[in-house]
Amino acid sequence: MKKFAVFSGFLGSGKTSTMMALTKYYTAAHGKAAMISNDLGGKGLADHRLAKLQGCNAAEITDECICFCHDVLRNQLELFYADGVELVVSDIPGFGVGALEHVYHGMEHDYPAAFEFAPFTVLTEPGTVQILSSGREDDMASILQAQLQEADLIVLNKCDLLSKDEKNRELRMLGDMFPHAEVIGISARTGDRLEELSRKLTEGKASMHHPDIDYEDKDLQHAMGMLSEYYIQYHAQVCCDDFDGTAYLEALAAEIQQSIRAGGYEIPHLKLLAWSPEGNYGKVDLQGADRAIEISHRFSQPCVDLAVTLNTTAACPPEELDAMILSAIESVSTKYRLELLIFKKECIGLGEEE
Ligand SMILES: Nc1nc2c(ncn2[C@@H]2O[C@H](COP(=O)(O)OP(=O)(O)OP(=O)(O)O)[C@@H](O)[C@H]2O)c(=O)[nH]1
Ligand SMILES: [Mg+2]
Repeated sequence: MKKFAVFSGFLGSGKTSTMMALTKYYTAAHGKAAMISNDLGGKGLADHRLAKLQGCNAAEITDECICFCHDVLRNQLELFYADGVELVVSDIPGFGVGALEHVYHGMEHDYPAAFEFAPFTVLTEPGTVQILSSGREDDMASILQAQLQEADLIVLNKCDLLSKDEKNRELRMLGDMFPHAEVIGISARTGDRLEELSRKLTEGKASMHHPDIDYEDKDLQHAMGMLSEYYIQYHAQVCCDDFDGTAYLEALAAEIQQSIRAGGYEIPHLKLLAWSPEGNYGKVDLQGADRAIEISHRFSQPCVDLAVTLNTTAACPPEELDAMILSAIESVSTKYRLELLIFKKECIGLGEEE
C-alpha cells in the first residue's frame, strides 16, 4: 500500500498533533506510518522538531508548499515507501485552501497512478461549527467554509474538551453543512478514535472531486493578505541552576500576546518550542490574542543550554510583528539572565508580492 493523505485545516486545529498521534498509533497497531511537516520557512521548524523529539517517523518539506513542488513531495514519499511505510500524512502551510486541486489532482496528473490518495482530510476543532452556523461573513468564516468544502473526511479534533452531547451536536451540524464529507470526532491528546481515523484513511479513497470554490473570493484574498509568517531560532545559554525553561516560554508567550493585543492584531497560533541537547524539551502554544496560554509540554528537568524555535502566523504587518517579537525575546531573556545567539530569522508577509 502506498497511501498518502493531506491534512488540511485551520491554524491550531491540531494537524501536527493528530499526525504525530496517528503515525505512532498506526505504527504500533498496524504497520509503518510516517508524517511530513510542510512549512514555508527554512529547515528545523517547531512542528518537525516536536515530531522528532516525540520519536515520530517524520520528515519536513520547507520553503515551499507541497502544492507547488511535486517532485520534492514525490521523492520524499518514495523514500518512505521504499522503507516499508504504508501510510504517509502531510499537512499544508497557511490555510491549505486549494490543496485538493494542487496536491491530489496535481500529483495524479504529474505521476499517474503512482500513489493511492486517502480521503482528503480537513481538521476542525470545537467552535468551528458555531462560527459557520452564526451567519458570519467575515475572513475567518470564508476560510473555514472553503477549507471544509474540499474535505472527503472532516475530523473534529479536541473532542476531549466536549461533553458527549456537545460532541454529537457538532458532528451532526458538520454533517448537515457538508453532506459530501464523512465526519468523525477524535482527540489527538487522549488518542480517542485513532483506530477509526486509521481505517478511514487506509480503507477509504479520495473522491477527487472539484469543489465549487471561488479562489478569487475577496474575503479569502483579504484574509490571506493580512497574514504574516514568522520563524526565529536562537540559542540560549543559561546562567544559573534555578532556570525554569517552561516558565521562560510562558513569559515570552505572554509578552508577545500583550503586544499583539495592544496593537489590535490577532495571532491564530504561536508555537514556542525549546529543547536541550539531551532531548529534554518544553512547548507552549498560544491560539489567539484573548485565549489562555497553553503549556503543551513541560521540561522534565533543569537545563543549562537551550535551543529555541518560535513560529507563528499572525494577522499583523510583518515589520511590526518582527519588532514585537524581537523586543519580547530581548526583555524576557534579560529577565531570565539568558545569553542569546540568534542564528536564523525569517518574516514573510503573505500579502506582499514575491
Ligand atoms: N485539548 C486538546 N488540545 C489539543 C488536541 N490536539 C491538539 N491540541 C492543542 O492544540 C494546539 C494546536 O495544535 P497543533 O497540532 O500544533 O495544531 P496545528 O493545526 O498543527 O497548528 P498549525 O501548525 O499552526 O497550523 C496545541 O496547543 C495542542 O496541544 C486535542 O486533541 N485536545
Ligand atoms: Mg502544525
